[in-house]
Amino acid sequence: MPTQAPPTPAKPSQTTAEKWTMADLQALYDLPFFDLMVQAQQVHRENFDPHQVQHSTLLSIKTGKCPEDCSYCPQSAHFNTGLETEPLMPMDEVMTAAKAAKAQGATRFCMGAAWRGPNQGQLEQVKDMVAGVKAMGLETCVTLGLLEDGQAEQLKEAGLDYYNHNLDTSEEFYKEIITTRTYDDRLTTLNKVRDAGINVCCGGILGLGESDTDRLEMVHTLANLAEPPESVPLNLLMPIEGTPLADNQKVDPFEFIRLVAVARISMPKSMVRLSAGRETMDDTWQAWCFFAGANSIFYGDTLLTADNPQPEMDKALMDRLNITSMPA
Ligand code: SAM
Ligand code: DTB
Ligand code: SF4
Repeated sequence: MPTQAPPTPAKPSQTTAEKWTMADLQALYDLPFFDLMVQAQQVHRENFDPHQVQHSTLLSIKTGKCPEDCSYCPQSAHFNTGLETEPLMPMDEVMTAAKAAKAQGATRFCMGAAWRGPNQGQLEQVKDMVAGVKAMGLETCVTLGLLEDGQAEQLKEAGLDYYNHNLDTSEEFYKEIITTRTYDDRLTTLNKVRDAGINVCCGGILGLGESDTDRLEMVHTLANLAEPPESVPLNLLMPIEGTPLADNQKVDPFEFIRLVAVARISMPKSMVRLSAGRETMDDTWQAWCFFAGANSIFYGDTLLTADNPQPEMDKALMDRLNITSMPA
């Protein structure tokens, strides 16, 4: 029997003000697996070189003792995870780490601080770090929690390219995972970042105990923002001893891959980052994520506090998949 032509890529809904309805996203998610993969790869190729993956390196510049109670997080002061806490890192150590990341081939350097949000004194120090990293020729990203009015503008002025602030899950399920802030708080900060002219990096986690609908609701919110995020990190829960989610059920790899594909199709111009949890995915799982449209990774042996694949392992995987590092 002749092979069928690949299905025509889905188009955003034409009938409502929404760019993508839940029904559109659900229909994509429910496609036969290979049809969804072909469609996602087709959209991917229309927008990106499918043989390139962008490399970002993370550094935790302030570790642990976070006042927020995110149930997944090793850095929350609400849980005893045995994490070694660290105050704000001195500037010279940040510069040394950024230099090493650049030498390893990263094009973006992301600095994360376990705060509810920065005060002005802390922001001043982060601004110096941003300016220093930017001067090295790296793209800059920070993730500092909730921002007050005017703070995003200051970061932009210092040379910030991206601000990471995840919605993590659906609005409804969010309350089950975090009680110390609301979904609306997150959206307010995302608006401040967007209004200041900083690129938005916003995604979520799979494996919190959410339903398929929660996962699609999250993509629905992201894809229907006035401008979708430039970067969409998709994390697989790394179960951390001491957190309430330590014994959560594992995510089915094909469900994860399907969600990557739905994100790619509904946000065709965004970078989709295969983020935390690659350490527990095998090479085949990761390869399917790249085929489904993921085109960015965190690169370097540590994320913020948790393990990430060794750079040598990632280099070998990229070689085996004929993937090169995307220039900035
Ligand atoms: N404190 C800042 C905030 O919450 O925006 C930034 C750092 S926070 C660690 C950034 C993201 O890391 C979270 O939104 C979540 O998606 C992800 N993350 C944290 N712990 C994780 C875990 N155990 N497994 C997978 N992803 C995790
Ligand atoms: C994102 O979505 N994932 C990164 C980054 N943005 C800041 C962080 C992952 C953290 C994993 C747990 C840890 O290393 O502590
Ligand atoms: Fe704090 Fe961010 Fe961890 Fe939540 S995810 S506890 S805000 S560091």
